[in-house]
Amino acid sequence: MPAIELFSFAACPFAQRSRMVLIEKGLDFELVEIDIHDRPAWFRDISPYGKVPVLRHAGRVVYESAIINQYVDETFSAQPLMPADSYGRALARIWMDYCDTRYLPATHKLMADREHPQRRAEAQAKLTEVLRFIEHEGLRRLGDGPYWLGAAPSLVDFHYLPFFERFAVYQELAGAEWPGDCTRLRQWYETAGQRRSFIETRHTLDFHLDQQRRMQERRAAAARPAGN
Ligand SMILES: N[C@@H](CCC(=O)N[C@@H](CS)C(=O)NCC(=O)O)C(=O)O
Repeated sequence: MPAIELFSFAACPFAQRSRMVLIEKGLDFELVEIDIHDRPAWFRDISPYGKVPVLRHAGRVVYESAIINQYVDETFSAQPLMPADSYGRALARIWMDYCDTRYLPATHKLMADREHPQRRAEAQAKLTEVLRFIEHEGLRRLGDGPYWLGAAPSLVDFHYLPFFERFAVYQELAGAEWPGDCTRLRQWYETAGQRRSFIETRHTLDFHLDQQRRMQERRAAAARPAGN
C-alpha cells in the first residue's frame, strides 16, 4: 500500500483542494479516482460519509477536505501552509470557514434560483455582499497580498481556488456579477491561479458546463416516476 493515497473525483472541488495541497507540499501520493455516481462497494469501508476526498496515510483514514489539508500540513512540516502564530492560524480558519458557510451557500443559491427573476436578484445581492465582505474585511485588511494571508500561499488560498475557478460557470449559467470594487479579490485570483498545483488540477469552462448538464439530467431522471 502506498504511504499516501487520496481518494478523489476529478470534477470534485473539495477533492481538488486536497490534491493541490499534496502537490504544494511536494508529497508523493497515489490518486485513486472514484466515480461518485457509481461508487464501488469497498469505498464505503473507507469513506464514512461516502464522499470524496478521503486521505489514507500509513493505513489511517482522514476525511473532510479542510481537515485533510490541516492534517497534511501538520504531519509534513516542509513548505508550511499555515501561519506560525496561533492568531494567524485562527484568521486562516475564520476565512476557510467563511468559504464553507457564506461564500458557497451564496453561490449555490444563485445557481438554484437562476430561473426565477426576483429570487435570482436577491441571490445576486447576497453574493455581492459576500464578495465585498471578502474584499474589504478580508483581503484589504489582512495585508498587502498577493495571497489571501499575505506574501506566502496558505491553506486558505487552496480552500477557495476551486470555487473561484467555477465563478465562470455561475456567470455563464446564472449571470453572476463580480462587483467592480472587488479588485484585490481579482488580483488574488490572478496570482494564486498561477500556482502549478492549480494549473494541474483545474478544468476548462466547457468541462464544468458539461458537468452541470449531466447533473441536471441526473436530477431530472431522479424526479421522473419509475418506469417513465
Ligand atoms: N464537506 C466535504 C464535502 C465533500 C463532497 O461533498 N464531496 C462530493 C463530491 S464534490 C461527494 O463525494 N458527494 C457524494 C455524495 O454526497 O454522496 C469536504 O469538504 O470534503
